Amino acid sequence: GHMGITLWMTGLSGSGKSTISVALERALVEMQPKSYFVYRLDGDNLRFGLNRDLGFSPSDRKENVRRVSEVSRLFAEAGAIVIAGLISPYAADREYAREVHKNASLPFMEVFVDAPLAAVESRDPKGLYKKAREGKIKGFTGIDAPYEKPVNAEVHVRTDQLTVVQCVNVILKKLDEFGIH
Ligand code: GGZ
Repeated sequence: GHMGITLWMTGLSGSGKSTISVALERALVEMQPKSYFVYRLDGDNLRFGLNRDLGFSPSDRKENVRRVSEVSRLFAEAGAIVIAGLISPYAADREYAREVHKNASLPFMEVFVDAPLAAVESRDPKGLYKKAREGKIKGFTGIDAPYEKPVNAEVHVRTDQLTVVQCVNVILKKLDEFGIH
């Protein structure tokens, strides 16, 4: 069968990782003439199961990314297009995810889901930024915990400037170069 690939979506809370991932998944599943086996991994959701023992310290985030890297690799080995959406704020952790795939000879695409802090903070769908500003959540990414912007991402989408459909199309165009079309 064909080889899978992992798309690693990184960005701030509220940047649009989940929204774009869901839309991208639908586009790939509904693709004509052939549908793809897509598997979506959402950092926030995995924290209820696989990663329920992890918090948001730098070492827990590192372990979070490590586990999701390995799960992504397994699904990609099984032929899936994996769409993994995690804040993954540390460049070294994202590099680890890339290495895991490289060592397994699997393609890997880092997607920077980028919106300025001011934009995500004004959206604040869950009120988490407000709580972080009030000191009710400590170590919140972008407020009092770092987000190291990707410098070598294969794809960079500005979600405050593009629509969801436009972002998905940018990613689909890049996937086309990997033979997925
Ligand atoms: C960042 C936090 C935090 C802190 C809770 N910092 O937008 P959300 O709410 O629904 O998704 C965010 C999610 C981040 O989980 P990840 O597994 O993607 O993070 S990481 O890759 O850094 O391990 C956010 C919520 O958890 N959340 N506390 N302190 N986001």
